[in-house]
Amino acid sequence: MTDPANRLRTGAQILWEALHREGVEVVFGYPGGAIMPAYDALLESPVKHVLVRHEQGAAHMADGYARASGKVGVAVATSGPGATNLVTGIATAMLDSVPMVCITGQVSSRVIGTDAFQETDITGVTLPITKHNYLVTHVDQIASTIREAFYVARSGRPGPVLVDITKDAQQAKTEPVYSEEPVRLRGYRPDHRAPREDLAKAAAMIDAAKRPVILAGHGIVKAEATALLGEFVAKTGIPVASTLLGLGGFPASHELALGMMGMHGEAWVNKAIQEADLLVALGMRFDDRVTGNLETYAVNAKKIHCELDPAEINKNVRVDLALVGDVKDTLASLLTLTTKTVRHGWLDRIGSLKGDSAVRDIQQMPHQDRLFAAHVMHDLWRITEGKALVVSDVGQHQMWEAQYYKHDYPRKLITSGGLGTMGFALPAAIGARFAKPDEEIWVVVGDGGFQMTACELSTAAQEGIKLNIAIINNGYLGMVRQWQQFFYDGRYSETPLRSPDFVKLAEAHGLTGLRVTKRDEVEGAVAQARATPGVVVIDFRVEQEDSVYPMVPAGADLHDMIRRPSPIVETAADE
Ligand SMILES: Cc1ncc(C[n+]2csc(CCOP(=O)(O)OP(=O)(O)O)c2C)c(N)n1
Repeated sequence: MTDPANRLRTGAQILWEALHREGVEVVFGYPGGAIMPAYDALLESPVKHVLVRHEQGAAHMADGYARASGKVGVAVATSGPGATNLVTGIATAMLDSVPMVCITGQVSSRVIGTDAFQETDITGVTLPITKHNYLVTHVDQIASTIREAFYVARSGRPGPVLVDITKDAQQAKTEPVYSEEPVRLRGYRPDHRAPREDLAKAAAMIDAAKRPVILAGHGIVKAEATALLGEFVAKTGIPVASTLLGLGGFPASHELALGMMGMHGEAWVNKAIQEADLLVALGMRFDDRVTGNLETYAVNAKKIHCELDPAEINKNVRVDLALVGDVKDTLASLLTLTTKTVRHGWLDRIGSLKGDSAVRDIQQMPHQDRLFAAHVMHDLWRITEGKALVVSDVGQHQMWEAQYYKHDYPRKLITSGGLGTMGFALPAAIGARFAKPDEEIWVVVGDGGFQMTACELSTAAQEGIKLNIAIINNGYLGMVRQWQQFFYDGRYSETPLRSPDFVKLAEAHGLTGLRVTKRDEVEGAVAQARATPGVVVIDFRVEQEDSVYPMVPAGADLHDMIRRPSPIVETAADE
């Protein structure tokens, strides 16, 4: 019999043991007063800690780790400013349904509510941007709360969960109890299954449709439903349009892959959606960036919405049939219920919608030694054979990446879709590196977004990890500049951007920096980056005032696109 006193553990020790039991191998964090007991106990834990330079980086790293691995990512911060610095990262994960657990230290329970040093009501602050959050004030609650937090984060529609633990709860001792029972929470039903009769109705609608389009979203990737979607498409012959976060959920090289839909989607994809008589939405949420004006959105189409979260049904677009459940289960059922179909007429029509898109493509235009971002993306795709994991930031470069890096595989594109968080890419890529130690990873980032979290270069250097960073440097906050060009009479208000010498910045961190100014230098630089250990930063000096085409102006009809001017003929009908 062990002496009961020997079985006592501090809350801090219990925290790490509970994380370890959840399978956590790595956490991303930053210490401070209210979380110091946990950091002290960390020294005896097998869990690896990555010291970030700013807590926003910790949240994005946990997010990138989660997206790359499919597991729950973990970020740790102290109370007050440490916790509030996590907020942007938590909101980013919330909008993209990323499973994440954030652990924050809180002031001692007896001073809560007194405006104690570094006290912030972080559960209050994060209430609208977490799937759930907890304030833990007693040591006995720690093990069970961590277990519950992981369950909530990963079950149903995933999302971020915050656990705020007071300093006294971390310091107090108790005899820990680690439950092995499945977690059950009153009022929380994450698992849904579409009723058999609705599945049959959907199959009949699919069989009867003449001009159907599948809208494939992030849910396909999250549910690991790529293979099933492939089988479903092979059987039903329905072409697939993807959301930004759905890219890779269906191979871009497939003959029935249409490409990306929405604001910067291909013109023929949006036109096909507008001409469709049936939309089969799979794990997507009809975000305003993909629908444009709701009044005129796919008015001729019946809509089937396959979605895990009932709250999404009829939120933006009124649908004819909702199949609430795991998209993988839904697809498996639909696969057995639908009939083998070939749709030559509809595919020919979509082919004709492509019209002169090819000649409007920047790839087809003479570049006369100018370096376009699209060239960089195209070359990167070609050289890496489309197999790299790309972590893109937010702005024009993000859209060019989506258009020109053709994703054939799931979980190979990580980007902030819903919140559009600049500064996401570098830290998210660091997180992804811990999930995928052997994959080729490229960060694609603008000169603006890079400067938001460039401090994490230091984290990458300290960890000695391999990353390639392509800065698409156009000297502007490019996407905002583009909007100013199109919609504000070209009045460039606060978008020209001065940057440090990125090559020297890399070198100052003991990393490798390269600069590329011409297209024929791209290949050599990419090859050098791939062959060089550690972090390589490439400063791609691209065309400064190029724009992303096509573009559906915010709130405009989906078919009402601004197109890249055609070098051959400009037809009014296309504008
Ligand atoms: C944190 C944050 N602040 C502001 C914005 C608004 N915003 C969207 S794109 C963009 C410009 C991005 O510039 P850059 O990083 O240089 O990339 P580019 O568009 O030039 O490729 C801005 C300011 C944002 N998305 N995120």
